[in-house]
Amino acid sequence: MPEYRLHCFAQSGNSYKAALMLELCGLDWEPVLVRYFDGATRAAEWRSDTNAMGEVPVLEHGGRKLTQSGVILTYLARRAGRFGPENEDEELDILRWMLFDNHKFTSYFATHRFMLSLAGKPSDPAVLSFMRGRVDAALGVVDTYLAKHTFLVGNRATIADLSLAGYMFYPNAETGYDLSLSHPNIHAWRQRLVALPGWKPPYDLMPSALPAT
Ligand SMILES: N[C@@H](CCC(=O)N[C@@H](CS)C(=O)NCC(=O)O)C(=O)O
Repeated sequence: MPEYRLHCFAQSGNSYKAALMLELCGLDWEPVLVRYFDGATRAAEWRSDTNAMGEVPVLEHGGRKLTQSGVILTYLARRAGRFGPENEDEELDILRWMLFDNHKFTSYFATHRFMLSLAGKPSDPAVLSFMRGRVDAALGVVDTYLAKHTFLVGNRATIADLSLAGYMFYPNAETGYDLSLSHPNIHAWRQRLVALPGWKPPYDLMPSALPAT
């Protein structure tokens, strides 16, 4: 059995953050499909045995079950000695970006995408429009920052970049954004991540939790 097992599904950008890190570090890992759209993460058994928070990703390693993508990225950076901080200032800066990501960047972008294309029913236009405003604000912060920075922390890719990039590689039809037109600095940063050896998009790294169309 592979050393690392990632409970995940391809539509989950939070899972993609961990899957991409495992892949870029060349670690011995396998994805374990979580049937999210069938309610797997809401089952009492999942919550008691796997993650009390009812979320993916969950990383199994050496008897541990780690949850929260930021924790998983931090753990893997320490284990692999890659994409982590080089000093305390960088450590705090990475934490700062990952908290911003979890609260605003990934959070609003993923929720907007879910409502737009994955919920399986039409969303209230007023709620969707509110969410899009929040997404635009968060994207704007990052696009402005990346106008003057190659990566989020230091001048190399770190787990801060992998965290914020979690939802940046899904098709425009899913996200409702063509970032190459709307946010050119995010797009250029995205291309720098694609150039990392071993980079793969989410649907190539994890199994889908939806039936093939
Ligand atoms: N902050 C968490 C967010 C994880 C999360 O929201 N995962 C979604 C899938 S992408 C989930 O499992 N949601 C289940 C639910 O909210 O019921 C992380 O970074 O791991």
